[in-house]
Amino acid sequence: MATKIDHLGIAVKSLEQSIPVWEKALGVKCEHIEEVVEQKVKTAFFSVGESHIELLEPTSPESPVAKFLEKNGEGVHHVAFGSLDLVADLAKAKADGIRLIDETPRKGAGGKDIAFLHPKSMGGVLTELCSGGNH
Ligand code: CMX
Repeated sequence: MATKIDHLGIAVKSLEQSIPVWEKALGVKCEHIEEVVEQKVKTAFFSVGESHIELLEPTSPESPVAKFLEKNGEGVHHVAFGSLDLVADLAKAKADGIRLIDETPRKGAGGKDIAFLHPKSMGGVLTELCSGGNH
């Protein structure tokens, strides 16, 4: 069962250019910048209440975020929901006929366990389930 909206992932061309825009607009500070090598992205996190904004800059033309930017330009890339039991929630989603991108959880930014559900099963929204981690 999803517990909260954990974060919104937003595809940007440049963290350097986008971070000050989001800081000024929301009155919050960027708390954490981290490269997720496996996903070929550099991420920047801001807390907004108990949820977060994750800016995503591709580090390679093969990054899923580079592909997204090429097709759509900058914008909301995914919605991530908190999960108390990621393995059970993935199994339930699969049993309910939802197409999984990740059959098993893997490590994402901030030490979180993450798994993606395919946008074609989710009304066009790339959906992430995540648990644990330090922010
Ligand atoms: N939101 C909604 N739809 C999306 C999408 C997104 N972020 N990314 C792709 N799609 C849609 C495309 O528009 C396309 O639709 P049409 O066939 O109707 O044109 C379809 O999905 C296939 O897209 P594609 O461009 O051919 O891309 P791929 O199939 O190669 O990959 C996806 C799409 C979602 C499977 C892939 O991006 C993926 O595995 N994503 C999960 C991992 C990820 O996004 N990592 C980056 C963030 C990591 C992090 O937060 O740490």
